[in-house]
Amino acid sequence: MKLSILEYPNKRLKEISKEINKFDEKLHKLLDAMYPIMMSSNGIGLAAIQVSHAKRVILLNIPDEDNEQPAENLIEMINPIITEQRGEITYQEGCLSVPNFYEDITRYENITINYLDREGNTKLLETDGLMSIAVQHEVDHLNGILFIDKLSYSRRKKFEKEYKKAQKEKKLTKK
Ligand code: Y12
Ligand code: CO
Repeated sequence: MKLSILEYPNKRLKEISKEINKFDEKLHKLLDAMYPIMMSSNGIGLAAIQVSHAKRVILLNIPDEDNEQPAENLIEMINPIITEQRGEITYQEGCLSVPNFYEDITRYENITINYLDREGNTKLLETDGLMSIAVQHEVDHLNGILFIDKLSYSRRKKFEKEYKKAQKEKKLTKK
């Protein structure tokens, strides 16, 4: 399966992803194809809609204390639901679908997530810090929300101007 990452302002990024109800080879092939594209793009999280599949599937591989991302730390979440949330944490976020832009975003510090693994087994995770931020960022993707949608009106306007300019320059250098 050949995948590529959609970039803002692609309208597909606004789609609401659909729940998974079959834990079959098709799902496994999607998961297996998402992992190398996330890792080769230096990502720590990826939602299926970012690779044009509107399914409630996310991958996470948070760097460890040595800043490494071994394959055994990969978490695949199917149909994730955040059931509890508290506290506040601000972190400078980035997204593979919004290249070269990073901004402080405030989210919940502690969350509990219910999800299914690739075989359809029920899982529960209580987490905080970077993992909590990443899960909230990726679950937002499943609902068609990008981190830039959380910017203030003036910051968003500034972003749109800068992003458009950068995209124009990118196009020119490709020619
Ligand atoms: C904290 C904040 C955000 C998330 C969501 C997942 N985000 C990512 O995985 C973003 C990765 C990313 C990687 C980039 O590539 C390099 O740094 C080489 C990147 O670079 C460019 O845009 C050129 C941007 C974003 C989880 C936790
Ligand atoms: Co993202």
